[in-house]
Amino acid sequence: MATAKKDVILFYPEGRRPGNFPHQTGTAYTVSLPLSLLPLAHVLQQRGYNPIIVDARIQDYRKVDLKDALCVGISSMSGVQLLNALDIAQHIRHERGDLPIIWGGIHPTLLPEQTIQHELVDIVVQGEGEVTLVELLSHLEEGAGPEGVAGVVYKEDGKIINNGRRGFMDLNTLGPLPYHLLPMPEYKDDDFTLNTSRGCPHTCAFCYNLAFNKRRWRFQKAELVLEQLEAIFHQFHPQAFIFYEDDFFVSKQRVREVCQGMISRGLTLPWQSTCRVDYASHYEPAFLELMRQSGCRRLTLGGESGSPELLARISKGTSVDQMIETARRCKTVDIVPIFSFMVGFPFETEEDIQQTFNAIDGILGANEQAQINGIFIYTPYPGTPLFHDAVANNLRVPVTLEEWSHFQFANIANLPWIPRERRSLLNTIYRLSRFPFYQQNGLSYPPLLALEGDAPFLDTLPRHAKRLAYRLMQFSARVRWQWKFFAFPWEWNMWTWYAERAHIW
Ligand code: B12
Ligand code: SF4
Repeated sequence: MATAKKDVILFYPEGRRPGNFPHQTGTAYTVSLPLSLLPLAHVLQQRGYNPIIVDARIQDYRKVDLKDALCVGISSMSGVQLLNALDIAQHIRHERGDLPIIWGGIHPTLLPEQTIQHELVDIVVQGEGEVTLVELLSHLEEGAGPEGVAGVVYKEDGKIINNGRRGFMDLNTLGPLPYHLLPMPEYKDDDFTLNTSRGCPHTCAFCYNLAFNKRRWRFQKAELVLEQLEAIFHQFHPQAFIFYEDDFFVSKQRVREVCQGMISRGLTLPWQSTCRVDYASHYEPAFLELMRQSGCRRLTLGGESGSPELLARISKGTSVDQMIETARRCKTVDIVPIFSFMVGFPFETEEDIQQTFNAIDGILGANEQAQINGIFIYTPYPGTPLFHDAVANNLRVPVTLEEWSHFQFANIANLPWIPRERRSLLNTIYRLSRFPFYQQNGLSYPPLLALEGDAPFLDTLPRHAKRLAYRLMQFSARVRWQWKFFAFPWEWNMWTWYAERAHIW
């Protein structure tokens, strides 16, 4: 237990490139809550520390008072968030060179030994941070080092010491989360995001889960979920709930209890979460009806590919029939299924891509309300089984945090195995698919309209000109998709040129 309240400052870095930050541009940019840091702050408070969360997407990290800090923590995914994480670490080092800088989150966990080598990283916390962080802090308070603390990686006399991963915590010990530590009115999103389970038992070879969560699904009991929903409902009056987690539906019984509880407690706001098609395609009408009654309006589903061979290669454990059946069943209860696909896998053939197109047409044929969130270009993330295939196929592997910070999501340049003639095709279908090409009112991606204040040149256009440009691109997307004609993609090349400069994906 801490004797005096010491500040522990936790930073959530911006995920966009410098120059596009809302507090610099005055953009009406909505960000979701920093869910990675809230549970850490919760346990720190319980142990008598004074956690301070700095969400650098909406707050200026340079203005934070470091005077009474015991240490700082920085969270990061792979990619551009690391660039901003490094900026924060540089600032801390400059202002208070004596403060230990602790890194945690997805990227440091997947590559702990590479991460610790950076001079701006003193300690890496691997995996779930709650228990490890409090134990580490009690060591630091006593003036001791991180020796013996399970879950950490650190440097000693130029050597890297990895204390190994720690077991997972009981999520039922968490909550209510300390939302008061955040500038809640600044989160302009009316949808309230929360996390009620962690991990996933499945084995998809492109996903961080195997390495990070080791197939272990942990969850909060329905009663605790409902208590949180109720508190959020009355305190923040949200318009909707989004369950941001790997696999919300692992326990159907838990979902049933949550849905029943939402109905009986009058918490029936619209809600959405991610689901798998092998689950949803087997849900009986009564269960789907219960979900709908409790507020479920959308399910996001990883279709990934329309090729059975490829689905097997990536260990997805699902089929195209299940995708179509899911679309069909969702239609009966008016839940919108939103599918995502990928192209660009190391072993993908033209035939596989064609099968993905067919699967999408099959889904949209079964349910005209179904949405395609995108046909994304596969991104090889570190620590995933498929990463080895990518390396074997000449992926240029970043070896420093700086290099990882330039590793972009859905970027054709990451995929050296794609033959030159196919690059344009994949890029075009990726860009095109992000414009809702069958629906008039796409749920996910009106980029020309939404990114006001973010994109050079387009900002200066009046809104009706942007709307017209958007409609033209949408028209092109529809026509090209209908004829599966992706040659001479001059308009999509122009859009790609622009989107890359405006950092739109
Ligand atoms: C919500 C979410 C988002 C939100 C943003 C995050 C937010 N507002 O909090 C949005 C929608 C913006 C988003 C965007 C993206 N995301 Co995202 N996202 C998620 C998701 C679904 C949940 C994250 C979360 O809150 N988890 C719950 C918390 C409790 O877990 P946690 O973050 O791991 O935190 C724990 C530990 O990591 C650790 N920890 C974390 N930080 C720190 C810091 C310190 C100091 C310490 C000690 C410990 C510690 O302790 C925490 C508590 O135990 C995850 C999948 C998942 N389930 O994690 C993907 C995930 C993180 N996203 C991913 C990706 C790829 C992206 C995108 C690139 C594209 C995309 N597919 O959406 C963009 C990138 C945006 C950017 N450049 O910043 C990947 C990351 C892969 C990687 N190698 O980094 C994930 C893992 C999805 C996946 N299955 O591949 N994402
Ligand atoms: S992609 Fe989804 S289902 Fe597959 S392992 Fe990751 S979280 Fe689980």
